[in-house]
Amino acid sequence: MAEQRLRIAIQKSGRLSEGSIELLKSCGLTISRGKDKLYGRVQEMPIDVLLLRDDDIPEFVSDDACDIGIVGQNVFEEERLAVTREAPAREVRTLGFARCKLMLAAPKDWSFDGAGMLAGKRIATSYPGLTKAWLESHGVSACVVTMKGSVEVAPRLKIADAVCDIVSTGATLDANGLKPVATVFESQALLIRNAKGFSAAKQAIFDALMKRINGVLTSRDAKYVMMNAPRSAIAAITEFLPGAEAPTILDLAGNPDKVAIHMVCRESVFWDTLEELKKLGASAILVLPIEKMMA
Ligand code: PRT
Ligand code: ZN
Repeated sequence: MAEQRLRIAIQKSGRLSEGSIELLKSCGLTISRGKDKLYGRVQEMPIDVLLLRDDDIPEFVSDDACDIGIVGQNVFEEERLAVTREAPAREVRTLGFARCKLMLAAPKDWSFDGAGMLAGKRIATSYPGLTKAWLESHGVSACVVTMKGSVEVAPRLKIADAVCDIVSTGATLDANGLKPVATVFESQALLIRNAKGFSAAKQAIFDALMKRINGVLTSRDAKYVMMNAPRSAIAAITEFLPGAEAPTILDLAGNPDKVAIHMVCRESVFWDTLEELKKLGASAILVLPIEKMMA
């Protein structure tokens, strides 16, 4: 029987590509790309990579052409609202990159004072499903005009009064005389999977890959923190550190009142955090990155 390989769909080129390839790399996977650049083969695990336009990914994953895929939550949710499928792809987990917001934006000279201002207006967007859902939930009736691209120029061309578009830095809106007025949807990269279930062999590959992905994502912000502190401050320090797990406490030679504390913190440790630790009596504080972690 032919070897079973898990097929993953990622964006060929665009804002999700680098993060997707980087994530696979961090999982110890290298992709050798075929000549046509649409297909890649992972060497370390039985995984094939398909490089597609992001809009095609939910459909490919729903239709069994791929087993899993990485797509923006905005695209996944819009497709879920717009297309009825027998077994739509399912969310597995968010991946922490390609963060952006779908926002309503209006000309800078509007003095916007709430959703009601959009009543009866024309709103241009590439995300009619998400936009209509937001308007409905705010009890506003407006005319949603669907555009495939260049949404931000619609008000200048008098095609629409306002827009609902993806915003990252806000520079594009600003350059087109628009200002964001409300957030419709917050998005980041999302791992999705086929809903129909995998064969035992594919499930085993999927489980092994997920173990690595979960490990990479938990260790991304995690730090190993070491410090010396008065024995009496152990409880306060453990409670204060963000996402800290049970610490290791070690005796310090020749100093019965002080101990060394070692622990893993699952959230970012900032300079402010170190200042606070000092106030709690800590000294000789070291913060080390964690390369890999597996539960
Ligand atoms: O060719 P293909 O169809 O695969 O790619 P695409 O052009 O449709 O998508 P792409 O690569 O632009 O975006 C892929 C995904 O990245 C989106 O679906 C989002 O989930 C996410 N993402 C993150 C963004 C942005 N940031 C982003 N800034 N998608 C689009 N933009 C665009 C936005 O549409 C606007 O034109 O960037 C402009 C705004 O950027 P700022 O920084 O000026 O606010
Ligand atoms: Zn696209």
